Amino acid sequence: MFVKKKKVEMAGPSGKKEKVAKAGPSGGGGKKKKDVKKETGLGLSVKKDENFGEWYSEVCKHEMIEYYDISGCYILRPWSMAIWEIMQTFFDAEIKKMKVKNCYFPLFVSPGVLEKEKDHIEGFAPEVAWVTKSGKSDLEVPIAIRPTSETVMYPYYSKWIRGHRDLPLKLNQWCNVVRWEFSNPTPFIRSREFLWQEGHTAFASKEEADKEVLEILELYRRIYEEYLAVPVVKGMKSENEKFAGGLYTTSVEAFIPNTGRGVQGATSHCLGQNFAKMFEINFENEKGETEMVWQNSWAYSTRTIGVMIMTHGDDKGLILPPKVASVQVVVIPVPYKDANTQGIFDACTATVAALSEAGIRWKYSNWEMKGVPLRIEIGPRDLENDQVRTVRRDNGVKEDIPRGSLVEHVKELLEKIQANMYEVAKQKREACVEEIKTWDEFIVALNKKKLILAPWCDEEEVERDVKARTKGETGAAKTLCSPFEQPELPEGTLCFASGKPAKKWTYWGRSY
Ligand code: 87F
Repeated sequence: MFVKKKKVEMAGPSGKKEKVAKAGPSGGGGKKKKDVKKETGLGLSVKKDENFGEWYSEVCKHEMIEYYDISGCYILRPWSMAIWEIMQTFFDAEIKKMKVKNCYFPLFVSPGVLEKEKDHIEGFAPEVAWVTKSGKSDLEVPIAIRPTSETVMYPYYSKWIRGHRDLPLKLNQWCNVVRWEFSNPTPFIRSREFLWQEGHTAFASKEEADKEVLEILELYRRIYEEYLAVPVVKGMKSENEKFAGGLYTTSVEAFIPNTGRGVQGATSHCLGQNFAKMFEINFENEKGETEMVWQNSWAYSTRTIGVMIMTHGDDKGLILPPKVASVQVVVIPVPYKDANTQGIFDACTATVAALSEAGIRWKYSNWEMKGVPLRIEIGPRDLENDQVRTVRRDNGVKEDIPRGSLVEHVKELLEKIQANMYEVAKQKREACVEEIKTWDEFIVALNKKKLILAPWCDEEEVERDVKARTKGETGAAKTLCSPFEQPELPEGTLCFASGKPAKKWTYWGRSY
């Protein structure tokens, strides 16, 4: 019944189908690039526009991740973990307002429950990792490692839900999952183990479930747009691309202009009653009749961080949006010969003290290479004028600000940086959007790495056909989502691919 559809070919960070060199502890097959480094005079050896794949991997290595000696696994270093924790603090507080409670279910799945759901798991089976030994002896029964927790949690939903008073049941867990991917591992974007939150909720009515799907999707939009300064489109997944075990899937979709690829940012599913049927999750309603629950599930993962890096980084390295930067300001003393060195250091100390008091996250060092949003320099001239020099990481703009109004100015600047990063990313994305009407226009736009908005008949067979017709070196095109905000669709508009009457506007493109 719930067979996962065959995946389209996957792409690495470069957007091309490529084999990522098996990484060793030394950092993964990278060649010496000192010469190029000298050439650019910057911290990175490659430019974002020239070799996106290399660029991405180099930027990630700038203390966000470390490659590990198991392919597809990465170490999240404090610099990236801090970003995850900031998003977690926001999201966790928001779902608690919605009365969602946190819990923790085991990492291991018994083959029995996995089997119970075998129709749904079938397509995913090759990605499930198994523990088969303890020490040298074989386990009597091998144990699976959770790739997601439906089969782990729902037997207990069945046990815990009896009557209408047990509903809604709203649980979330922050955890790791393992999916043994075979195609192009990419830090944050596609790894064999990743961190996520998975929410699993059960309701008495479809209306309540429908409402929650969109509330959660709005939180995902806010994570991307308000925190990571990455513009996303909210929309509905096609029948081909939805979670096969559910009723419908909504998502937030981002777009990476450099590779011309869409990337699914997070998903919020209405599962309908499919799992309730499978796991016998029933309740007695107010009239004493037995009914099945309506369920949702939703998740966002550490992929968010990869999308942020790809969106904002430049030839100098990372650029972190102030809201998620664990260090928002670096304070740098610029002493000259014969200058009042002590005075400069005192001014730096006073500056960081003022920032700390205002809750602004600062560091007293030269960390701007790692994407710190704002740099403050204090030299002899600044000391003389009782000012500091600010340098923005996003656009390089320098400004002298009086020390008397340091904190207000810095707060304002951080807000401006956050807003500007979002605006710039949005403009870049908008410049990639192309509305097309015909197959020929579609192919031209696809080759130009566009984010394609096309009128579509919404038929599964037609999407499969588009995939087949666009299959090539760089992977097939597919639907990303049908945006909730639909442009007007004039009467008589035809589907770009089938020529049948179009039902909706849908975003198409290659994707991660
Ligand atoms: C890989 C192996 C086994 C995705 C898998 O999106 C099973 C699966 O069920 C699998 N990869 N999925 C779909 C996950 C659906 C759903 N789970 C809860 C979510 C949100 C959180």
